[in-house]
Parts: sequence; C-alpha cells; structure tokens
Amino acid sequence: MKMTFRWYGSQIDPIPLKYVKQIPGMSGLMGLLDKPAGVVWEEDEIKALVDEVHAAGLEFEVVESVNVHEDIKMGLPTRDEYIANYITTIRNLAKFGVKVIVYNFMPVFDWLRTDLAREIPEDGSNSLYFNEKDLGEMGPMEIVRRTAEDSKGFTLPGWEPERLALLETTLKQYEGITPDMLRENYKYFLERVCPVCEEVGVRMACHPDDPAWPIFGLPRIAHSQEDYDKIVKLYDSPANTLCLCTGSLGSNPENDIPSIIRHFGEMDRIGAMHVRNVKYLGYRHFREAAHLSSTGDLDMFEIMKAIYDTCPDTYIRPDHGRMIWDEEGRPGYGLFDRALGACYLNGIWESLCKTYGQKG
Ligand SMILES: [Mn+2]
Repeated sequence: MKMTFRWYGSQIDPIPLKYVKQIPGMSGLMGLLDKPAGVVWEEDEIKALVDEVHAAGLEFEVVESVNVHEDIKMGLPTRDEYIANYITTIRNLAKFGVKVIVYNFMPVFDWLRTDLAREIPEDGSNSLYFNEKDLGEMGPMEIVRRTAEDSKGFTLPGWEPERLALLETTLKQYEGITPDMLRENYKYFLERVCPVCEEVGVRMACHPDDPAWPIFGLPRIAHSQEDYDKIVKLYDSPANTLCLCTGSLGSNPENDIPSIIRHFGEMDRIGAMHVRNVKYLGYRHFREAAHLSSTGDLDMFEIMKAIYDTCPDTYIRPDHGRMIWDEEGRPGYGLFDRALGACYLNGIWESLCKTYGQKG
C-alpha cells in the first residue's frame, strides 16, 4: 500500500509540499493540473509539476481529476475529438511515470453537498454535510450558487466555473439520456482509451457517484457493487479499474464497503482507494467524520483489512477531512485532519502487517 495525499499544485493549494512530505509514511501525491475538461495536459506542464513533486521527495504515480468532457458522456458527435485529446493526455502522463488516472463518468456534478462547513456539535470542528431534504428545496442553480459561496474563494474539484456556466443547457441535454445510454457512451470511451492504457502501463480508476444515489433526475451509474460489475464488464481489462472511495459509496448504508473492496480487489480491479468515514444522520442525510472508526459509521479496520487481503499494493489516500484547529482551507482538503487520517490508517496497516505478515 502506498499512502498518498491529494494536492492541487503550488499555484492554488495553500499547503506547501514540504508539509505533505513531513506527514509520516507519505509516499507521494494524488496530484492534478487545474485544467478544463477536454483539453490536452501538455508534456511541459506535466514535467514542471512532476519535477516539483520529485524535488520535494515525493512520488507522482497517481493523478486525479483528468475530467471527461460532457460531450463524451452524452455521446455527441464532437466526442471523438475530446477522446483523442484524452488519449494524448494519457500518453503524456505515462511518459512521466504516472500509473493510475482517477476520473469519473458522472453527468454534470462530480459530487454534491448541501453544506460545506457544518459544525460538528460534539467538538466544534466542521465538515461537509448532505441532507437530501435541503436539496429538494434548492434546485441545481441554487446549490451551485451556495457551493461557490461556501468555498471561501477556493476552487473546488468538479465545480469548475466553465463547466457550470452552461449548467442549465447541460441539464436539459441530459433529459432523455437513460443509465443504459450513458453506459453505452461509457463503453465507447473505454474501448478507445483502455487499449492505449494497456500499451503504456496506465490504469483508469473510476470514482463513484457522491452521494451514492441519483440526483436531480440525472443518470448516475457508479454507486453500488452491481453498477461497478457492469462497468468492469464494459471493457474487460486490468486497465479498467475503480477508485474505491469509501466515503462516496459509504454515503449509502446499504453499500457494505469491506465486502465491495474484497469483491473488486480479488478481481484486480481496484486502481486506487480514497479512505474516509461518514456519520449517518438519517435517510439520505449524513456528514463526513474523522477517520477514526468510532467517530463515524464505517469500520476502518475492516476496510484496511480488506485492502490488505485483496489489493495490498494499491494507492490510498486519506480523503476529505474535517476543518480543525481553526485551519482555513479548501473545504474537505485541509492539512491537519487529513494528516491525522493518514497516520491512523498507517497505524492500522502496521498492526495488520505485524499480525499477519508484511505486505505492500
Ligand atoms: Mn473520493
């Protein structure tokens, strides 16, 4: 297992790489370039980023947020041009040692919350929060406005202004696109990118819908074990994997996370993991919790044990943390609570290795 950290780049991330390196056991990043969906990530841009990360003593084997253009998801005639760009990006990333690309195939919204800084009454910290009841009152345009206001000026992944500028048009275009049609478009995409991935030694890792159910009537096809069984069959290859995000899938208590990890780990279809905890507050109502099992409703020991047993060489990162100790930062992506999460998960890993034998 390699412990990694999401980092937005020195231009927009307030956390210096030096601090990331100082978290014990941190091997590298799940990094990204701040680029709109559909454009090529150029070699010189990737090189500058990778050189900077290596200079800080960290690896750069996983990238995130190589966003798939909506035209590809909708199956428009323009998709081929965007797929060609995506393939060029894959080739460029591989040249600089990237092994896994985390992406998603969610229409319009990568993820959704109704409050980005809900206070946790027990300790006065705050975290991301979702209550479907609040969503019903707001509607898509209102939630976009609220999320932008709550982000304290930080850019948020999946909420890039250029994507959301056309929100009303895009939502309209998705009317009539069923989950099966979206899957057909997904298959078309995978059939073109996965052979290139196989050739250059890269794995695509699909992130789940967050929260793990349909929203605003949009087709969503990645929020259960059954959904992912269909996705891995769209193109049967070790290059077609999932980024198993425990918090996203775990927002629905019907998803048994350790069991889902074992299912896909045994098939060698887990390219990367996001590990975080959630606290259930009611039906389609939850908040994000500290990583420690007892502070939420997911069993982190069983999650790490499933990784240890079935995919011990995967990349993991502590996912969203709470905002603690008065830190100011991008909601979910502060330094302090994610550093605590990494140490805790590394502690579980050490116990597993000392009990059952060294792995990963
Ligand atoms: Mn995630």
